Amino acid sequence: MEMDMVELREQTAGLLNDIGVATASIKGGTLAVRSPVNGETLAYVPEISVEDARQAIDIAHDAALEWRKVPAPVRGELVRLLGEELRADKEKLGRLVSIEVGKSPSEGLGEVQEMIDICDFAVGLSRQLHGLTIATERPEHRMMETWHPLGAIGIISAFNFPVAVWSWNAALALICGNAIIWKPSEKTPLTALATHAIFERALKRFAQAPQGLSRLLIGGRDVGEALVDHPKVPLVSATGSTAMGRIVGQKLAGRFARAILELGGNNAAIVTPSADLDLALRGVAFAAMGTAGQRCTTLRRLFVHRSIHAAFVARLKAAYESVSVGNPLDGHLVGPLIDEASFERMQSALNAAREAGGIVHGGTRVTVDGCEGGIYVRPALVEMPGQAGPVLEETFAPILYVMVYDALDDAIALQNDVSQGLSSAIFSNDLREAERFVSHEGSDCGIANVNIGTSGAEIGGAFGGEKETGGGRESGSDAWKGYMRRATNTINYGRSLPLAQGVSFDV
Ligand code: UN1
Repeated sequence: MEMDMVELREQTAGLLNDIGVATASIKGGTLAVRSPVNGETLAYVPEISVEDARQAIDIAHDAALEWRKVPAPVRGELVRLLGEELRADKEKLGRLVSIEVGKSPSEGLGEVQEMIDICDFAVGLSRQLHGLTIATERPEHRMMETWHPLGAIGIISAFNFPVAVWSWNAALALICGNAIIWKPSEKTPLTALATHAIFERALKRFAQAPQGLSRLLIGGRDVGEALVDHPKVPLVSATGSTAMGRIVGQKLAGRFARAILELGGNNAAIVTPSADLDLALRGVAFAAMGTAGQRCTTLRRLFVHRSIHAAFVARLKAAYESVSVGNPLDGHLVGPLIDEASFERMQSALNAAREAGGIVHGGTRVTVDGCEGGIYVRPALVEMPGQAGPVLEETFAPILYVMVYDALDDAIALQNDVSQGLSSAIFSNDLREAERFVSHEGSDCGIANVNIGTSGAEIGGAFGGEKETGGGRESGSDAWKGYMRRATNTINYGRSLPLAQGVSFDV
């Protein structure tokens, strides 16, 4: 066992070295990095002081003033090179994600693929940052809108998608002409260092980038606060808990800076009588148990129609009992929780569910040979008599609360009756039900799916949610507009000065 642990630490050091991370960045520091796979300490990463962080932000601000002069399609070339470097090191970075977060190899690689996808998307977008030309009421006038860079923008990311979330923000922010400052989760500085080294390789191949275009700030809460409070940061995009977002959002509002908030989800799915139940079972299983329930899009609540409830729950229980829990690096589908605190929160949610009349299946600690220092747990399936207590909260662990419904409108009302609004799904082959679910009277979430689960969104759509999820949108569609400021320009090419609304003012 001891040998395996040493092996993981050495593997990590080797991967970081191959990617181009300096040894000084992972040795002798104050931040201990622990792999959730076996609890092994992988590195001690130096942290930045608040003073140095403020200075780094000043430098990024200056870089932004230069970067905005580079034409957008040329800025796109830098992001294209980033995509190339990511492709070259997909295996290595994916492996690091798996080691640092405890994801299966397939999910680790999937995270890097998501980074590559957003780079491709952003390259195309770099030629499409267009505004409207708008009809004016005045003769010999033209009205248009133009989109301009914001400046140096902040990115705060969470442990569970330690690098993909950076890339959604970074790729768009860069083509939009902004500099970027990244405060990663304290639990995942190694993948942040690796990603930054990969980005620096792209920078080296690109002549026109100013010094300090991208800054990585590894540190604690005080460093995050320095970023959020810095008067030269016009936008912070923050991913994490609703509690964190409430503080960040209020601080930013206090100085009229912008926020893109991607916070907690309490995602639900509805399984209707017409559903393809084989497909629904697979969709529910991946969404609820994948990534050990540690996605913001994880399925946490399930409403099953009474007529199929007993049969569907029996199949679900069998899937929960048979899913392989273990070392994710060996390909087990359910890997570890990020830490002991997460396990404790899961247990207290399960106890609260029992007190509220729930019947809990699974949720127990699993010992994994060779990974005794990791926190492994069998995913929990909880049959609940109603939507109360812990069902209303996001517990970042694999717990699925199952409830029964009779009328679709009641199920939709229950699905909406929580304070979060990220992702949702309906499994149905009835056109009326499916369309109702995605209509204005249906799901109130930022993501509403039909016949697929709540997680695993593609980068082409705007990603984010309503209510306490924070309202921000990242990634695809027109999310780029969040990283730019809009100017409306009215141009008079005539010799007279007609005023709008027919106002006369003759001096
Ligand atoms: C997150 O958990 O913070 O849709 C993001 C998904 C992934 C992103 C999850 N593409 O599940």
